[in-house]
Amino acid sequence: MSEDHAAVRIEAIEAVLVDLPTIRPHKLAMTVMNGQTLVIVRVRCSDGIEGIGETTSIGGLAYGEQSPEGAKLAIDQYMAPLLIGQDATTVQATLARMGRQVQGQSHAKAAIETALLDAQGQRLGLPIHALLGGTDLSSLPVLWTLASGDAARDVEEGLSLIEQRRHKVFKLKIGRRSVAEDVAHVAAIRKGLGDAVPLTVDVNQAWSEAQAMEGMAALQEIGLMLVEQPISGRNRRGMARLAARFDVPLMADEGFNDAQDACDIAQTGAADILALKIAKAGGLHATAKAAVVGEAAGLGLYGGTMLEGSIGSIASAHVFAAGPAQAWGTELFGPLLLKDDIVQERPAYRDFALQLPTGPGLGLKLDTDKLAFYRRKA
Ligand code: MUC
Ligand code: MG
Repeated sequence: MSEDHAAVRIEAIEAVLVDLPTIRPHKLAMTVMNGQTLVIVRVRCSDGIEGIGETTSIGGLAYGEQSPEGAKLAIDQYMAPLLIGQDATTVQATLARMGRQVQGQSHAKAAIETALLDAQGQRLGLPIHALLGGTDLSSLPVLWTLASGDAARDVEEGLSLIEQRRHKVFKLKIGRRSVAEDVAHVAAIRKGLGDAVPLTVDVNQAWSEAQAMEGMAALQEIGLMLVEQPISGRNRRGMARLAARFDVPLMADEGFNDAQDACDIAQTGAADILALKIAKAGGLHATAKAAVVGEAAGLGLYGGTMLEGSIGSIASAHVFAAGPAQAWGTELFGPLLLKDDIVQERPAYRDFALQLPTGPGLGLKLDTDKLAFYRRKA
């Protein structure tokens, strides 16, 4: 049999927009989320196997330059025609060929790669992490974001989650109010939860450098594990000045996407920690590359989220488990922020950690009834 006959081909790619409600309003510096839009990607292969992938964004275009609707358009109009008929099993080579004709679109690329790896894992009977080098971890620690906007409600939520053994580290979203009000909000939560509970803050680029000088000085006094992206991600020199001035570790999120950024951040001293996200890097392989560069450069690693649903969060978990350790933990709590799901069995969280599914591929199955129910109607 010739090689061509043996190859498994990509036969069809479908990208579906899904709107899911959140369990409560999620307040960030730049927007309030009452729901989340996911792009669910289904890749059907000539051997009858279907792989699934997902991408999303935070508050439409509020966090970054890519929206779910834009990702679906890029897949339907440009990526799918380049991929159909290509070899589904040589995943990285197939994606690299497509990538030569598709600039950017890191969110859409992450969803497509996830679906191809899910299919390949099912084909070989291996979980995705095994395709990426394997892991001996069965779970990943996961923090929770307290972002109701109300300190008393946040404290109550935090204490209850500690009691349930679901989360014991918390991230606070600030940057909506004045620096003084934000600092008072963090201080109230610190007081309510107690000094032993590790807290981080994410400003989502809302501060000027002068505000960050004031805010970080005060936050450092309160005692935080880290401060995430206080100023514009594009202002690397400003980030380097903040990193040099304060002892509290500084994490790059919006200012860091991929391996090349990791190189540049290491060279300029623009952060101490990198927030890895598959949607920013453009896939699982690209995330692993960024992590390795960051690790080699002596930067800390953190497993970030684009607030993906179950598919995107579990895809992230596979690469985070297989890659260098995220000594700063992970925040793969996206599924818990959503009232409902489009997978048959939702990811399990217990003992302060996300449990890695054990089945082949992602280890998740689509619930097609729920998908039909939540898919955006034209
Ligand atoms: C971000 O900017 O890191 C992560 C947790 C959360 O609540 O929002 C995201 C986005
Ligand atoms: Mg962030």
